[in-house]
Amino acid sequence: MTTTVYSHVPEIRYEGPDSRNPLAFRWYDAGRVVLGKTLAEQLRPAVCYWHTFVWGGQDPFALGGNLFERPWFSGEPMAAARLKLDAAFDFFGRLGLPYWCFHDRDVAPEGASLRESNANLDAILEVAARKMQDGGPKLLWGTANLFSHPRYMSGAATNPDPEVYAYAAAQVKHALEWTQRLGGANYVLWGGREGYETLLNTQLRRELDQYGRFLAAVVEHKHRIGFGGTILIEPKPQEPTKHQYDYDVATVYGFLARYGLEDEVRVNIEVNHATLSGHSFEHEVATACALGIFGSIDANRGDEQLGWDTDQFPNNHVSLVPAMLELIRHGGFTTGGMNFDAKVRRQSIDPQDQLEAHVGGIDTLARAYLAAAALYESGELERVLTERYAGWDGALGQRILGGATLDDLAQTVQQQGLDPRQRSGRQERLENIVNRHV
Ligand code: XLS
Ligand code: NI
Ligand code: NI
Repeated sequence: MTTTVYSHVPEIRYEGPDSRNPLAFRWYDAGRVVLGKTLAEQLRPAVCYWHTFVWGGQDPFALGGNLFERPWFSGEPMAAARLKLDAAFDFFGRLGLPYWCFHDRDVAPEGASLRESNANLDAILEVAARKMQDGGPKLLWGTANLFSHPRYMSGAATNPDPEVYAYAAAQVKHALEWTQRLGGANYVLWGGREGYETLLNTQLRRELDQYGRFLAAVVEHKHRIGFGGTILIEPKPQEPTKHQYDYDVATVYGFLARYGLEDEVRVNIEVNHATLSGHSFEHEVATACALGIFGSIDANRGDEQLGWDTDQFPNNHVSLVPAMLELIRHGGFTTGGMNFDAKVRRQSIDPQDQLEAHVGGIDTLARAYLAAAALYESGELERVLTERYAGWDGALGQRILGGATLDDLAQTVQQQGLDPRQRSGRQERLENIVNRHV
């Protein structure tokens, strides 16, 4: 292994809640068995390539180059991509999380033509495949970047120009085939540019049909090549476009149902996207579980005072307990996991800052999961729920769900003299129960 900017950091290990070592896990004890599986198997955490190895600390007010100094930010692009890959796998090894995720353009530079871009990607991912075999992490998901290049300015699948659609399709084909080759558990589509800036220049109905066809073509290709992973859409309400078509989980479900894809595609829910769409994160998880399209999670957080996708590392375990509880009630992940779609703040310029950020993030997820598991196992909330809905398991509830008509029910009320009385929802008692477990 070549020396990288991360090589001075020892392998990060679990030292328990009392440790003061900034490079040790306090809650993430990967092998600890909780609800029948290890924490690593329950959380399936992943490092994302883009924020950690590609972003250079720029913000919209910093014109020019990178704030962070990394050896792969300069030099011949393919040599730089190789340096970056070495550093990334060194980072993965020191952190020890089981998965990673990438966009095609994160790992290899765009070439002068599609053919050249594909060749660049092939060369770098051949090396990645070897590193994965030599004890590197597994691939949680791959994806294509259909939002950075100027050609995608007005959309990829939803572009008014079908040539752009075709280009995007070619890019997804290659990224999907590589995801399969690397044993990826999922393939993600985040439609950053699939939306509009103004309806004055947009035919919304047409764009939705284009997008529906694109997604169907991705699913067809998945089956043609025999990719066993899950296709995931990542909802987000806006940013970069003013309005994105994949606004939130419910909108995505409606879109999938309209194009007959609700059994083929699931969602990758990002914490900060959930809150930007005006929902809580747990609402989005619960909705996806209820509709049968829950897939995976992009773990991060926003800032209550800033209304954009700040992609900060999770650091408040209490806020994540309700969503973890929904995940547990659902039976956990199948192919999904928890990808740190998160970046350090731009003044955190040292390579080690990125490792410490991931340590805090994974500890936060682990602590939230442990609390939610204890809460679930105590049965206290689950008992309240069973009692609250008991009527629906009884004779009347079953008769209603079995198709009772309004006439039937009017008769029942009169014959049995029904006069139902309101009962307390006991919200504060339940909140106190949750607080006892966090
Ligand atoms: C951006 C998205 C992006 C996707 C992958 O807001 O979160 O990072 O996860 O394209
Ligand atoms: Ni994301
Ligand atoms: Ni995001």
